[in-house]
Amino acid sequence: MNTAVKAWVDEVAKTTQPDKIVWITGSESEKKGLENECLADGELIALDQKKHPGCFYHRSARNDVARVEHLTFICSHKQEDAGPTNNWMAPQEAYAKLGELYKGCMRGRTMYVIPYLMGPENSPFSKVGIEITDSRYVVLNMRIMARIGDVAMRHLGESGDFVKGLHSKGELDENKRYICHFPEDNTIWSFGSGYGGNALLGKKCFALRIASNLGRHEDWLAEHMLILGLEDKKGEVTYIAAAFPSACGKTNLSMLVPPEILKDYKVWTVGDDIAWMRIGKDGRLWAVNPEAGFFGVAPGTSKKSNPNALLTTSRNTIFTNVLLGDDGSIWWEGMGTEPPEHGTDWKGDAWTPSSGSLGAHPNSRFTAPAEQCPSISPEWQNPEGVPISAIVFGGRRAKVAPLVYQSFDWKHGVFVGATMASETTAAANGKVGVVRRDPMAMLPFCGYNIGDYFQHWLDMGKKIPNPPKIFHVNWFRTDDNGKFIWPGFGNNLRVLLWILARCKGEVGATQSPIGYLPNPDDINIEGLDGFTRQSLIALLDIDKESWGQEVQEIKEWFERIPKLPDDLHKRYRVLNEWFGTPHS
Ligand code: SAT
Ligand code: MN
Repeated sequence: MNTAVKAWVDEVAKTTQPDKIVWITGSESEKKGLENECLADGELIALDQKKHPGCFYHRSARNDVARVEHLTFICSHKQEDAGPTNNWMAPQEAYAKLGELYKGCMRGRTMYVIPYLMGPENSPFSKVGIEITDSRYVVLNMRIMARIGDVAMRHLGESGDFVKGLHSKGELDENKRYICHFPEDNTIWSFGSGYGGNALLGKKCFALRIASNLGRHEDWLAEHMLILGLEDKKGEVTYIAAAFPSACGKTNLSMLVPPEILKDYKVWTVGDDIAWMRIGKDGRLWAVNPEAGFFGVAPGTSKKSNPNALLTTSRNTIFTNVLLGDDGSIWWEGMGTEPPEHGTDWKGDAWTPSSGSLGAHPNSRFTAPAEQCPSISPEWQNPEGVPISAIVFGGRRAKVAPLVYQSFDWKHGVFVGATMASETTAAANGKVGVVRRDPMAMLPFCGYNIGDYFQHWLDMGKKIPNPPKIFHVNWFRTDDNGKFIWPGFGNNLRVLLWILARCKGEVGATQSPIGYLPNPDDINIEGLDGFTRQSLIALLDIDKESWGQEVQEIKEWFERIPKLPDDLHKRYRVLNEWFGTPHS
């Protein structure tokens, strides 16, 4: 037994006072036992095991369905180290405040100790966390999302180098809910929520907020990015990492199925949410997916939008807050199938198709093992990762941002990432559909000062001998009737192919003030119903007036960041000369 882990577990148990402590090994029989306990007390409901083998339903508390950004804190000694985009609490204050809440909070409950490994086995990228939790649902989800149990303890050995994550669901009271990160202590304290991003501590808390701090000091990047491999007709695979905010289609893009006309290509899924990237011996940037499963948004997942996700979730999957049919089926809005005639909605109320209310919560989720994905890359567990040729940034923008463009160079790419914006989604509590700056899709996940983070990106550019090319995409532009112009989903491959061709130096581009734009003939739109060359030209248009407004918003955004690197400010000034009003 690792003495550092043992000492910490003893200390936590003294405070939280569980009835029992269970060390999670990751075995099958342990899983069965936990499932049975959950079934007995209603924490899980079994789906029809013939149609959905190994699948379960979970309904969360009504007030606990998404990340809570306003209750998420970075607790560094200096407030400046949390920066202008994070909530900050002094470490002593956070330890004291949550320490009170943890006192005796596990009385009458079992405390589970989950050792977990983020990253493939035997990989120099991989890191160990230990999560202590009083939630069986969390254990069962962590089991899918990370490599848990003995494999992690083996990796750790006698070392004390692990992230300490303490989680208690408390009473699920949102007035006593805190998600606190102590980057200087490699520690996470989460209280009062059972929801994914708040409670599965390996994911956003460790793999992004804590890991971004580690990467800053160890010369690597922890990013909110999917990783995919794009195989061309010759069988050559090029890897792309892409950052989009939560619930903007990362899972769909990572599992893309080519349209019929491009069926000679193939997309391989390496990861759908998080990328850890290091400089390889060959001077390229190499990425691993630190996770082992997908915690994907259910609504909108259909045969058309993401057939591979449906196949991935056909067994051994936990569905949270979707609609539960009386026949042990599941359904959600945008599934593309008929809903059951009668069921129970995410709130636990009786539901029929004529209820006039949502059956599934907009942020309802599936938790499914990555290895079940039909498009999973043969390289997804490669300890060295995969070499990244292109980084793609993208947001949900009804206007302004064109379908795709390429940055001039790494530095400009950092500017493009730093200024990206997106409409908010149901993945976090708060208003939906409001445009906000979400730099590199990391606004809620960067665990330190965003100005330092931008500087880290710029510094990395100087250290990578052969850096990926950086692009920006926007699938979400709408017409005057509010309808999406671009067909999206599988057809996004058409844009990826332009990116691929640019990486290989096979096509030219037009220089514009915001970056290199495709020549319309270089994006294949063959076979797209009702989408014409004119539509494409409209999607590539840079509207001077809206970009004038955009530049103004970028100015206001940058004014919020006292530590903004000069290089980024320079890029702003160039853009302002093109689009800004004089003297602004
Ligand atoms: O934060 S979660 O991991 O629950 C999902 C997301 O918002 O990206
Ligand atoms: Mn995410």
